[in-house]
Amino acid sequence: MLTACTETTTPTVVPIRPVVISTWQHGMMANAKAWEILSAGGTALDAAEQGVMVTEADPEVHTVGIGSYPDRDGIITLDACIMNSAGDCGSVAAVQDILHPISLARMVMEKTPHVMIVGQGAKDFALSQGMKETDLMTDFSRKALENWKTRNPDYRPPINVENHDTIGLLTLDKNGDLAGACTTSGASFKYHGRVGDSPLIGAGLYVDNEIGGATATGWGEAVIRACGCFLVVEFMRQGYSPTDACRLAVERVISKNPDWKEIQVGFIALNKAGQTGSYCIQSGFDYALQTEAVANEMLVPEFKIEAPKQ
Ligand code: SD4
Repeated sequence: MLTACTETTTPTVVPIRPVVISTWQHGMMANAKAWEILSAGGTALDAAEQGVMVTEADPEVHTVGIGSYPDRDGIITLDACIMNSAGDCGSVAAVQDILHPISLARMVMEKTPHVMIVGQGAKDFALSQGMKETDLMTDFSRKALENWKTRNPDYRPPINVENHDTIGLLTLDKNGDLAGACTTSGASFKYHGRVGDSPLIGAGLYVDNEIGGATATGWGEAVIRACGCFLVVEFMRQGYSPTDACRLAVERVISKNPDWKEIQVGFIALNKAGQTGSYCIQSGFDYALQTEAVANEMLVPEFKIEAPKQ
């Protein structure tokens, strides 16, 4: 009996692992911490959490954690979420006085039956878990508020200014598992209680361990309208590369937001094979990548339009 001989032409993709990718310049420091964990064989989840904790604790980063721009009432409120390779997720929004909202989001994921806890409830939960109350306002935060009040405040912060420090970080560990974390103080001088895309699973972050992960930065309202990061992952599921998936998601954001030329939205993505990519509306966005072959470098994605000079 003859046996059919089928020749496969599918190229074998050699997986790249581990990988860490994160948004903006401060991603370098977050990547360094995440890489330390990944290269020692740690989990994608631990690396994602501990990576962004570096940014949360850095008072020089003004839209994440301590030392952020406050809201228009002079209060810093933080949003964060985290996802692991099992598809579990945890999130906190509009939380005050907590230094590490990402760890609180992880506690929501691991210690409660819920996905999201907000406001005073999130703070109460943090304190019940032994987290300490921390004054997040610095001299910088106070001066920034005073300055903003004197300048005939426009509600929407200028593109790439005052609003561009959210950290979203994606990891692929040596076992091939994915995770992601996203943490921010959100839009500077926002209405008190405003929540952006960053703590919303599917908007500011999404991870599917079979496919890949994505995280977003920029004007959260626009990302929410397009369910941005879920969309990026779904495009990767359809076979698009991380860069093309990000580009298609940006096109969707553009189509849902008539004011798109006045906003910034950027996505970064990482697929199961360790391939990465990014795309944004306006020039000015960059991201940090580290793999065995790439030594924690800043990369500039393709963009739709050149940002206006500020
Ligand atoms: C928000 N997306 O709260 C966040 C802000 C941000 O880069 O990412 N800035 O809308």
